[in-house]
Amino acid sequence: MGTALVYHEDMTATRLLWDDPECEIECPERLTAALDGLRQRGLEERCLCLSACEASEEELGLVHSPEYIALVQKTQTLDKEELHALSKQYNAVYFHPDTFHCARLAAGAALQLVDAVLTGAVHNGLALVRPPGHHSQRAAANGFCVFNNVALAAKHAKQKYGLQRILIVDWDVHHGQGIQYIFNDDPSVLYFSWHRYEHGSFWPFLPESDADAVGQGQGQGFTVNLPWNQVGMGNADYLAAFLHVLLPLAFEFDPELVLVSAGFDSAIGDPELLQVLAGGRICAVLEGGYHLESLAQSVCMMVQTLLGDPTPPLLGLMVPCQSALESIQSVQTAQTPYWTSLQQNVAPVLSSSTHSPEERSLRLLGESPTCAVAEDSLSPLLDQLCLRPAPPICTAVASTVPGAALCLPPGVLHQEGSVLREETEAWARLHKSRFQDEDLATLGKILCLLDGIMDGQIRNAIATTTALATAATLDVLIQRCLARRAQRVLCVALGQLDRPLDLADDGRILWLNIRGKDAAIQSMFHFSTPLPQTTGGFLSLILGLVLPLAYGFQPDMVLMALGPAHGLQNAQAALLAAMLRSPVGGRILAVVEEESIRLLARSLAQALHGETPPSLGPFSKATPEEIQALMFLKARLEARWKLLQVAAPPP
Ligand code: Q9C
Ligand code: ZN
Repeated sequence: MGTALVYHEDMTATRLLWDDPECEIECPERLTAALDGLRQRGLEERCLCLSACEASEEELGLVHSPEYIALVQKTQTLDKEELHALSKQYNAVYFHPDTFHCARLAAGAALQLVDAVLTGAVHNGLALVRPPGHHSQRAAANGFCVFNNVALAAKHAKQKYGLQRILIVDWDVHHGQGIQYIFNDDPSVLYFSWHRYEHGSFWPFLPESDADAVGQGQGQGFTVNLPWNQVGMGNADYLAAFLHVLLPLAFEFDPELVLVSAGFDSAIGDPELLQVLAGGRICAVLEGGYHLESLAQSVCMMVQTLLGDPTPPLLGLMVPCQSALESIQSVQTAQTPYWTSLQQNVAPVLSSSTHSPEERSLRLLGESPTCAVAEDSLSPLLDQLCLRPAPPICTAVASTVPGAALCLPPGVLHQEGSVLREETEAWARLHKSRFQDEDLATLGKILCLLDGIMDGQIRNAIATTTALATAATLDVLIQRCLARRAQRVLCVALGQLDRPLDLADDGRILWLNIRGKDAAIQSMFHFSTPLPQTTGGFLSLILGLVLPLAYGFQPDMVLMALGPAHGLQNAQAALLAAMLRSPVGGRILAVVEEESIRLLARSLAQALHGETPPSLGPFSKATPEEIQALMFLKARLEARWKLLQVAAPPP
């Protein structure tokens, strides 16, 4: 089980035969650059490579009219003048004698990828194709797109595998109006697109690309458009959209398959946040992306993430801009009638200051003019992002419970090494009353695990402790992180774990305790909230509070502690661990009191290892008390943690 890469060299054949500045960017080098990048970084050989085959006429007919298919077929025999004349009948399209062959390969590649994932040959994959597809319609080519590869993939998954819920995430910079039209009244396909819109003045200039287009008839609420009205949207804006719009809807929708219209003409893609959906069944299909170097880097990042490597932490000030918040609010307003997860999201309206995108990029990049700096700084930034040496050991375990009792997945290493006995004793002496002699051997191993993670030898780890020693162990781990000059440590502590008395409140430790009945705030860095009992409440806690804080804090280490009476179910613990990986580049040490480890170990280890967590079960609406506790915290924390914001201050 791994990642498929579907490709065929013939897809480099189609190219522009006349002068047209609009169309020349859709060139064969796009595919060769992407593939070269994958080869140079040794990523191609980590994938299951499949050679694309042409989609059949019947398969094309799942989306396109027979007349349109026949028309495209006929272009094989046209001369240059005839091709040029036909091209002009469409918006931003060119035909070449090889277009029909390439477009059938592109569609076929998307279908093969769906087959590979749905038959279980692989977990996920990427189809590297041209021409792209998401603008193409039942009987029209549009925006470089001839056949709608992703729409065909969705129809194929419905028809051949009987799927009932498919999520399409379209992160190309342009609105995929073609996909929207094809599934406009179809509730089995949730189409989500964010795109540059600028109030309608960006191509394709359509009113139906705005947030108030929600689908029709049975399909109402299954088209979700998030239009960006200013340029320069960055990590914080995309994160806010992911956490406050896409993921709540996606969890509620509970897709069986996720298709990604992966255009890299917008930004570097981050499928990691999607991997917790649909049992990890993600099929990504290339759409746009015209800056060759950026395209190659983005494709590499995407494949690396599909392969399960942790994503690098995101850079930049984690403050969504005013315009992004307005867009997010407009889509929430349009979609709230259709989605329970948004209805419980009663956002407090705030007055705190936000930044314009321009202001923010200046802060990020220095004082020189934004565009020039952005262009110059792109390459080193991308290089840095792609330098991700994977630690030799993926997930390690140090346990007070015999290893055989834990049913750990293959590939998890048992930690035998330990720090020096004197060192362990010195740390334990600080908490003399709470460590028994028999705890010391375990503590030594746990400290060794922590060192391994901080030194880049181990990606992440699980440690068990006796119930009595959990709090003291967590305390020692925090102190050791600081002693080893961690800049920021995020502690997510569940259950009866009191805040260490001497815990510094200087911004280096973010302490969140999930326990008890009421939310409480000691400072902007220390607070607690109850564990919700509904799935809706739990998801709101994770997506609406924990992840915005984690991304905003930008920790270099996460300590996740499950103490006595933590109350987490298997699937909840796994989801929390899986989602906490992304803001910290995978560096998590999970400490679990031994009473519950037998139940949790396997799925926790799988989640840390990069596998998809089990389902939380059917969606249940958060209770008013759960919402109230979250709102209480969010309203007070928003001043410091801007990713919590879901609403823009009134103009
Ligand atoms: N002057 C894709 O990215 N050009 N298609 C618009 C208007 C057409 C984009 C420029 C862009 C088509 C798949
Ligand atoms: Zn595009």
